Amino acid sequence: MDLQGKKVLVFGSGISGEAAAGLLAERGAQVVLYDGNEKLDRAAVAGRVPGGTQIVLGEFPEALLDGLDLVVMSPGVPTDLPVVVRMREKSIPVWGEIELAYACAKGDVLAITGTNGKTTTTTLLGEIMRGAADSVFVVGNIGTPYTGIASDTREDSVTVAEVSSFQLETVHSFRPKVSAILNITPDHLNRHHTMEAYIAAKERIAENQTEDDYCVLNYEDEVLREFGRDIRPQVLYFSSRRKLKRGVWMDGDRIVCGIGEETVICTTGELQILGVHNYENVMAAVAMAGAYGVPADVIRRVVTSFKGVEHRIEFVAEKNGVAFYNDSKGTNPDAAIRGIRAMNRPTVLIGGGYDKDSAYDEWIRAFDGRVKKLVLIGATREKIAETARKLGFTDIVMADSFEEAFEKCTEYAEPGDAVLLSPACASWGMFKNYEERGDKFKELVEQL
Ligand code: UMA
Repeated sequence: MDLQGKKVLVFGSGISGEAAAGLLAERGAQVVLYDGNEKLDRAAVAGRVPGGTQIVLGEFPEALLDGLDLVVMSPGVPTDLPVVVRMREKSIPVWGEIELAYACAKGDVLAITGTNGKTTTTTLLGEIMRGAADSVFVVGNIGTPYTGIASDTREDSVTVAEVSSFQLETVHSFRPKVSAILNITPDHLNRHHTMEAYIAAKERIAENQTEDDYCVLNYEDEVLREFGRDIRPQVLYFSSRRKLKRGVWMDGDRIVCGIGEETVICTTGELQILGVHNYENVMAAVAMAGAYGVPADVIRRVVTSFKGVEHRIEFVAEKNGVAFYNDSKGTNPDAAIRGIRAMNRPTVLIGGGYDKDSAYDEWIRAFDGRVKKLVLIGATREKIAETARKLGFTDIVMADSFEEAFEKCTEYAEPGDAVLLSPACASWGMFKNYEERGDKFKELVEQL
């Protein structure tokens, strides 16, 4: 669509909406930026978008629908709002912010979706591509709106995009050269209402792909295994459990790429990120890069030096034979279970923090012999200690500050052990956010 002179409504003035407004204005459109939150600081919003953008806040004025050529949706805005339904009834095209960016951008797109692991896989693939191409962008749900860089892309650019189910609901021509769906488990059901609708949104990542394109899928996910049987793009499966005819799989501790000639990329011991879920993320990135033609030696070099996403089971350093891991993003018991399950050494664990009324039983059960000492901090420390004792885990020490907790860890950890910060609680009360907590941990490790 030629946007010159078109009247376009951007729905939602978060980072996506503001970037979309910028791109539209640059392409000559007349932009109306609408946000349902009447309490937004109008002047601050105006300062972040091009001059000439009309800003409308609060209740949606029906008259705004008159004469619109296009609506661009922010991902967080539900597509079944009555006003959006009325837009469709009036035959006004409703595009997602991703669709707008795709329509304006150049080069190839490598896109990743899935319930878990998207950010890690996107970050890793972005790094692999930086080792193989000159012009690489990493965008999308990861936190950098695609519309913000669309005009910087060139014919030879590679854009690695993390796309959420929210973003996929409003694509029309979006066609990644290589797509991936990592896994699908229940999430965001308040928005999609049913599991079927959630799955359908994720599967739209492949709807415009052709026989020239690739779709990477997790063979061990039954929904995805089925999905791969009947789609247009070439399917490459990855599996953590079995050897496949083609794709990427684990053979013991070896990650094998079987796209073309069979090549061992690395062993899991050579990786710096831990846990089967991370091996799956690595396999997905390997399959996507392999499908795109990146040489195995480039893939190998990047995956073995990749330290993971900051604050997520992030390997910090090994000091005096002790490996230090920062999983400050383990802000709830569920996330912290992934952290502790990823440990393959006896572990001294820092837990506790702000009280979100969570139950800690499942987390303590997941220790499963891995935790040699639990060092507790924060408002939840007594509650966690009580739960642990009830479940028969008694190797517990209390600390009054984060620094003291860290010091205790270094006392208890012996060569061959790991120290893990994966608190199962938010950081509030002791830190501004989990990032600050993770940074403090890393600073203390560096000082050793
Ligand atoms: N708004 C309305 N009406 C509504 C709902 C929202 O006007 O009915 C307005 C809000 O008042 C607010 C604006 O819309 O001002 C927010 O828009 P947004 O929620 O789309 O947020 P953005 O800041 O544009 O961020 C979005 C993604 N947010 C969501 O999907 C909820 C970010 O993903 C993404 O990083 C960013 O675009 C760049 O692409 C965040 C996320 O939580 C991290 N994603 C979910 C997840 O990962 O689980 C899907």
